[in-house]
Amino acid sequence: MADNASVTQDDAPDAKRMKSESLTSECRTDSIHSSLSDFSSFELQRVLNENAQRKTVFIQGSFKERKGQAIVILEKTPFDEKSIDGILSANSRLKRDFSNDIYGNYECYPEIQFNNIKATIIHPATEKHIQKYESQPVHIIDETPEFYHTLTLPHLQKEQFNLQWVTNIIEHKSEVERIVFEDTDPETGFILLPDLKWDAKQVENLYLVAIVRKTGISSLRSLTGDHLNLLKNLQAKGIKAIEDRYHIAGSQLRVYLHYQPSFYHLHVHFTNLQYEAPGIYPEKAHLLSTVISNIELMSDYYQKATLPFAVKESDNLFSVYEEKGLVKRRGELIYSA
Ligand code: M7G
Repeated sequence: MADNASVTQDDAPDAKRMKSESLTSECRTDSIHSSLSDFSSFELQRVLNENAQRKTVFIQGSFKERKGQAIVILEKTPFDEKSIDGILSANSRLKRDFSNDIYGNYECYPEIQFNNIKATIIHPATEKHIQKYESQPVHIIDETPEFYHTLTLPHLQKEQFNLQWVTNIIEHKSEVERIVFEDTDPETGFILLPDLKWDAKQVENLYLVAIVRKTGISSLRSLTGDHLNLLKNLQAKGIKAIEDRYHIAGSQLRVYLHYQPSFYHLHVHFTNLQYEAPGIYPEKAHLLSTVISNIELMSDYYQKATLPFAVKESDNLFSVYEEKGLVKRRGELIYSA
């Protein structure tokens, strides 16, 4: 049974018939993003997570006189070669920490334009957003086709992130000026644009996302031989567009899909190979070239394969597998000497 289980477009979790956690907002007139210019109305609740290596902090809070939770993600961005001259100038103040022989440590205070922090704000944020960013023990679960059909898919049909932002991009209602490349073919077309995670200021951390036009292809699990033209088209034209715009060779790009993704509308990640982007590890990232090759070898490969995925203990999907005794919380393991 397990090996023959197949995923068709009919059982793919379709956004239209899914109960979604977020509010639907085609064009929010009440959006906080239409008026926000500083953090004076922000009330900090707690730090959800911080990552010294990525120089990122995830904060939960709220905005005064606004309903709902907010998440603020602050990230110190990489240096851009073009800004080095501006930093190493008379306008940057230096405060010496200490010196020892030929060695000295200073605090450097460059001018404001060289000092920005990338801030991503999600408002109103759902409990699912809070779970996504919260620091939590992570587990890897091996999802057989049978587990996909009996556990993962029913869970996704009850609960997943709203896809309104995807619809807005496809329908040219948001981020139109950010589009790097668009192929309008209804079967093989896609839109390539900078990812939410990238400020598009420097190519060192280049990160774009290609969103396919066709709806109903929810994830890697849904891909079959029928999608080869789409995947090859997206690979060739996406790489060419990035080479033309950002002058990074295709051989220096990491092009991959996530499993499980956060958003169940097919999309592909394009990142600079030299950048350790979040989610590039083998428990989550599947190189597009490998995906194409697997499907060429066996058109229903992704319906037959066991696909591992990483999941946080706070994720309701973890509880679904836990209830079946397929995974245990960290604290429940009993060690014997
Ligand atoms: P995923 O694998 O579903 O999620 O990828 P994850 O990588 O967050 O686990 C979805 C991708 O879409 C991520 O890289 C997001 O950063 C990106 N993304 C999400 N949103 C809400 C937006 C958005 O509004 N605009 C753009 N340009 N990218 C987004």
